[in-house]
Amino acid sequence: MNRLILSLLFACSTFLGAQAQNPIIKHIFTADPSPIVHKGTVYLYTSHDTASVKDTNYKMPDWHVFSSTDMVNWKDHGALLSPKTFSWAEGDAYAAQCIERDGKFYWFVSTFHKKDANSNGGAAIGVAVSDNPTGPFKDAIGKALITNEMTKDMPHAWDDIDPTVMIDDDGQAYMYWGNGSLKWAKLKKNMIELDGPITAFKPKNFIEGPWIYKRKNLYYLVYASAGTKPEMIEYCTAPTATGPWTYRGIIQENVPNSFTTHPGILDYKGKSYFFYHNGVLPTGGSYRRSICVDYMYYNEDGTIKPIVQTSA
Ligand code: FUB
Repeated sequence: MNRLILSLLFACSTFLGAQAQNPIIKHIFTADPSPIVHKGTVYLYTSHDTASVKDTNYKMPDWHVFSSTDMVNWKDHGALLSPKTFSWAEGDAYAAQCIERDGKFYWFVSTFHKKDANSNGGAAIGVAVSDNPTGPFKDAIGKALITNEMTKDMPHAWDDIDPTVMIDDDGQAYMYWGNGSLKWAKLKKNMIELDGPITAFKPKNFIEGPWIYKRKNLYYLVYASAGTKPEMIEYCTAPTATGPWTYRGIIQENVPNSFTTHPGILDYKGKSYFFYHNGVLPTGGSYRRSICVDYMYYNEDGTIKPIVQTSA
């Protein structure tokens, strides 16, 4: 009997804990979540909104790292990277994703290129590297990995933003990114050079914020959709990391009080988690966003059940 009550209390506290804490970061405004697990700890890489309530555009000076071992208490390790780290970059620190390979942490970031011999300016993707998940991070290449000079013959070349990276079971790394159209390329083992051509296509309703991953022999491409109205999250699946992609529908409807949302997906201690952002903090909004997390569930056939948002 006692054991039953204890189990019920534990189940309730786990459920309520995940519900009660959204948004999970409250002392600053954060967006564009990118979670990984390293040695039993979750590291969450985020953008950072600093726009005032009156601002009508982003002010995003740097990227933060948070960590947790219970998905409830999050430690802020601070602003560990900014566009100033990259001598070629300037402007805002847009969405980014960090991934580990062979004991090194590669933080793929979207920011903007200075007008110089390599670029006419505009969105660009860089890579920072560290031996630890919490840095110190330095520019891994000394120049941008992707500039819009490289993709100017492709649709939406001015929006080379939102990199997402996965390493397949055979060791091949892939990067997807984009806004309006989605681009992808293979990465070399060193993670800082392309390993082949860039390909562009448009999954149904794709706008931005792709997140690629593999689960049980199925590849998932999850992304922000819509665009003329507040974004939702939709997805495709495929038998390989490069397609062919089959559209599977909406995972998450619009989020409250933010035009954008952005997916980050993680399995941790036997559960699947869906990270996103919204504008629900007091004085929050589209340029003052907050990261949330909710449980994520799959059907037997691998399709994803609609996310129940617990922060609205
Ligand atoms: O945070 C700036 C931009 O808003 C990101 O790059 C997009 O994914 C959207 O979340």
